[in-house]
Amino acid sequence: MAQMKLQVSRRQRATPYTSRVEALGVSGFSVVNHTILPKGFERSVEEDYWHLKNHVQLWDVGCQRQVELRGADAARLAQLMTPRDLRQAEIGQCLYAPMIDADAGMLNDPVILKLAEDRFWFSIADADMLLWAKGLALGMGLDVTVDEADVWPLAVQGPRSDDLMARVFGESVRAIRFFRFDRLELNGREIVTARSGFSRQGGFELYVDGFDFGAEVWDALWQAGDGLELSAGCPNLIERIEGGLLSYGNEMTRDNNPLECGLERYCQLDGSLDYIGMPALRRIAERGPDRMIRGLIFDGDACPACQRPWPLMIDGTQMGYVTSAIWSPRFQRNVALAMIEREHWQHGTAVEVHCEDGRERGGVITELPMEGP
Ligand code: THG
Repeated sequence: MAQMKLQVSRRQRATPYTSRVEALGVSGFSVVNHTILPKGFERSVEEDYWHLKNHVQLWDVGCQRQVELRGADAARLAQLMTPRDLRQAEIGQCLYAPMIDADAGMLNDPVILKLAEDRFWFSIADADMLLWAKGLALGMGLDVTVDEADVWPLAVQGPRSDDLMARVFGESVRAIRFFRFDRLELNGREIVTARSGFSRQGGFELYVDGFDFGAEVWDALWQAGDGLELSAGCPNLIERIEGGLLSYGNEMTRDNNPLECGLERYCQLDGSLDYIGMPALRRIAERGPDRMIRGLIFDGDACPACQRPWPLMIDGTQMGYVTSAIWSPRFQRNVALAMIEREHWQHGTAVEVHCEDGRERGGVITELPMEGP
């Protein structure tokens, strides 16, 4: 699996930035939402991690596709698809939100952008929400148009993000608040730009409207990078695990509910809000989740990539599984995200990790984001 070579056709869509990341030495791609996502560059994951924590990077996250809802029933459909309460949401707000089915199984965990009272973008993780939304709209006879927008997110991440963005768009970008968006302008075209992104190092996401505009936006940012040690980057597995950022399909699937994913704060559970899966989710909330996503720090030399769940053992019995893992150069230990049974999910619990290289390593359950070993 690790060395598998994927054959590419038109079904694995390129982004407007693909030619740029290729010119900058991208070393490989993953496929998310049928769209290619850079997974690394010439530097190692560790070097990329330190660079992201100290400087600024441009990420081709065009795979974060936008499912657009617009029309009289757009807000109704948006609310049906998530337990997050959207009633008080403001135009200009981004909302991280679980999407669930009638059994409260996780379908996705998008960032929702409220563009207008009757217009939303669901910036989705790797599952086909366009089909779910279209099916609901048709089946329920809703007055809403559901499309995949021709919008290609580009992320600017790292502590020098504000400095880079200010050079291109002016000082006002510094005033954009976390999980809010503004409309910036470049060469006469508008770009919805949020302070957000799939790292904990700060930064922005530019929702570039129009494939034809993408390379121009990338180049404007790239050319403004003098003296900032700007480089191309991508979501970093070490930083993501330490930061407790979940990845749909890795940490959770439809077999998980949002409570066990630690997303309770994004769930309205008082029964006053009508969304798909509400009764099922309330039943789960009443008895409490059976397991929970936690951090895990474990011993031994650098672990292999986690390509299937690794059993977490306590006294010879499986009590959970690792979903993502990697060596942390900061902690000088392996770090992981893991799903663990309720009786054992307290911080400090000792476990044994059965890695897919056949080795067993001792570890301890930790808080998220991780503070240290
Ligand atoms: N940005 C955008 N779309 C995305 C992602 C993204 N779609 C797919 C995937 N990433 C969705 N997953 C996440 C997970 C966590 C966060 C964002 C997207 C995140 N969470 C913050 C937190 O957990 O503290 C803030 C949540 C909040 O306050 O609402 O940033 O990265 N466009």
